[in-house]
Amino acid sequence: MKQTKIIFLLFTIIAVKIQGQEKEISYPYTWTTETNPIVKHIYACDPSAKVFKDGTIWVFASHDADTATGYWSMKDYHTFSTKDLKTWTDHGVALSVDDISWATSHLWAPDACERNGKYYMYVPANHKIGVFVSDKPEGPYKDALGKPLVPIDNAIDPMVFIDDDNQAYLYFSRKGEDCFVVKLKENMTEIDGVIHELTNWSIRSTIDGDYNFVEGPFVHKYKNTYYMTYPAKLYKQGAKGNKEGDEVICYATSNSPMGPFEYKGIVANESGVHTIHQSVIKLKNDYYFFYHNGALAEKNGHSEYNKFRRSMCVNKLIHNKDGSLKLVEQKEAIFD
Ligand code: FUB
Repeated sequence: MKQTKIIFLLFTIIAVKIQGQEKEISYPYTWTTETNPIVKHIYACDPSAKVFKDGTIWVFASHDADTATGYWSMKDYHTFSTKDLKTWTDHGVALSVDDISWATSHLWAPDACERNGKYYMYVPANHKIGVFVSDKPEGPYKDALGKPLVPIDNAIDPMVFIDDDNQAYLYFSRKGEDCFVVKLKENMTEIDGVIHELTNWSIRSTIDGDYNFVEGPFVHKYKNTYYMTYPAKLYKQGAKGNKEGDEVICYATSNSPMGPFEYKGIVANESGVHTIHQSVIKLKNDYYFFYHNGALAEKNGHSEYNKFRRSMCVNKLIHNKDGSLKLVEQKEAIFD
């Protein structure tokens, strides 16, 4: 009887692995690539890339399960590092839902930063935002407060931006509606002052056919201008030849990190997976735009669930001479 149970258990594990196309990987896991999607061994999505002080690029990413049929099954985050966007290391799980006492699922788009020798991850779980701390960029990260940091429900997609004067700002979205910013104290685990709403008319209803702010604000600074890129959905059927519900990346600019931000245009078209989520880094003299698509799921032969099995990509971001952003060419070759 015992033997039958063991055989049954083994068979179940093997079946799950084949169905989910999981591979046995031991971490840290290193590979080289010059083609998108960057990560081909798991579905890594919502890539939030940052360049830390020693010049290493770290990407903090959500993780779609191999068998995902919705966004609720996202249960951990991986960290990835590279110096040149060619040789990559996946450091494995940096933070799991098991380490968050106040959440059970929905580990959505994270971000992170480096401050005073420590590393801070800002994470939305069950639509609440918490802060997690580690001595190493790859983690493991521990809950700094034991409760959410942001006192707003339905808050998702946190992003931390540290300005040249060292003031830190936390941006986030309230699902599908509004964008907010609040200063963070030097300790990075307390908000400092009033939470400001940034969703003015300009980014709520744009001149490109009613693309409205949805989520995922990400701020970078270029020549003293603050650029906020953000996923926005088309609400008006057929405007500019796009389909209702398409999510693209728009951008708005400001001369202050506290806004107001003024809508400027679309920087990336939809990527075929219902959501798109972006981040921007500067590497040497070039800027790069991270996002996700469904290319890996397509290659793996999945079908209607590809939009829940996303894979991270990167291509160049060009600032035009007049300060506008060129539409990102979403292509397989990372470098031209
Ligand atoms: O990955 C789950 C959610 O989908 C993220 O929080 C959003 O930005 C979108 O990518």
